[in-house]
Parts: sequence; C-alpha cells; structure tokens
Amino acid sequence: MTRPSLRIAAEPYEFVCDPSRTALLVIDMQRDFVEPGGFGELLGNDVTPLRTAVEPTRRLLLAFRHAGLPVVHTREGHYPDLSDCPPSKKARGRLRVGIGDPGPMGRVLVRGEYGHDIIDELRPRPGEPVIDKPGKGAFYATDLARVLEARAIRSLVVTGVTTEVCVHTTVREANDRGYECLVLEDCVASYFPELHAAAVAMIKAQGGIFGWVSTSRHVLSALESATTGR
Ligand code: C5J
Repeated sequence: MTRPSLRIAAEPYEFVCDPSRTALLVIDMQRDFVEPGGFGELLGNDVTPLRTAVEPTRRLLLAFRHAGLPVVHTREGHYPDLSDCPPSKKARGRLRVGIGDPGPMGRVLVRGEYGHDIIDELRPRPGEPVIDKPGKGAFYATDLARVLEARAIRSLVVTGVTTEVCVHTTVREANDRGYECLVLEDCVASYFPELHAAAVAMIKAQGGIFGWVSTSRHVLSALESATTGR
C-alpha cells in the first residue's frame, strides 16, 4: 500500500516527502558529548544546551518507530589503535585530554568505551543501524550511503549534535548526494547558542540552500495526521 505524502510546515517552505522513503537520522547523541561529566564538559563546555534536544528527539524516535519508519543512529569515534584517526585530528586543539586518552567516561571517542556510546534515553533498538564514523560527516568513510540506498531513502529528518559541526557537515554531504534534509531546530543543539542559530539560518537561507528547517512538533503532527488519516 502506498502511503500519502507527509506535508510538514517548515522554512523556507513546506517540506513534502514520501514517508516510505524517509528516515530519521540521529547524529552523535553520545554520552561524551551530551552528558554532564563527559568529554564535552571536560573541555570546558556547558552541556545544558545539548540536553534540551534529548526529550524532543526521544518523542520523535518513538513516533518514527510507531509509524514503522526507519531510524539511523551515528556515533563519532575511532578504532582503539586510532588507525582511522588522522594525526591532524588527534593533534588539533593541543588538548590535555584528547582523542584516545583516558577521559572521564573511558578513552575519549574510542569505539567500545562507555562515553562513546549513545545516551540511554535514545538507545538504538535492535535492528536500527548504528553508523560508526571517524569524521564529522556521517557519509565519509562509512556505510551510510549503502544503508540508505538499501531502504530506498531519499529524505532525511535530521537531529543530533552539534548543530554547526557534525550535523552541518552531514547535511552538506547529504545535500551533495541528492538527499532532501529537514533539520529540526529543537532536536539539534550546540554548546554555543550563537553558532547553533547561525548554522540553522545557513541551512534555510537562499531558498533552502542545504535543506529545510522545522521543529519536532510539526513532524509529530504530520505523522499523526498520516496515521489517523485526519
Ligand atoms: C564534535 C560532533 N563537535 N558530533 N562532534 O566534535 O559535532
């Protein structure tokens, strides 16, 4: 059975997508970025702005699962021997504690460590792909394109952290690959509210140069209408 299009109030104009070709992308909602006491906080960041994205994203996740629509999670991190971490990335910032070093939640941004994993509130369900990525963009050196192609996905509802870094890089990569991206401004977040605002503005500028911007409320209401037929 073909499903009716989802019509979602958005900027710069309504976002219309085929739900059977739409996935929710949850980017890097990892303990080390989002939780108090993690690597992000160790770097001197206030994690409070990132926490605001958790509850709306959790509601959205439940709605996508309820509607039987695909969900894909990503995690930024590296092999324990750091063979996939460019020396430039390790050296950047001249950090006292950086990638691969023992941090408050295990070795920083190393796969398999407690801090590298996704927060409990948004824990992936069995069967939901989790894309481990060594870079900021979720397409670079990962299977994401193949995972999306296998499900015939063309539209991405984008959530996660941080707005101006991994979210933006991924949306730009997706845009160049022909995906339609809808970024939910209450479900993405940054340690720096001014960078969050600028990054969101850039996506919808110039007629939606990288995609569309909306909020979880509008997506939930479109999913509700699609489910109930009202
Ligand atoms: C950063 C990310 N900010 N997930 N990673 O280093 O945005």
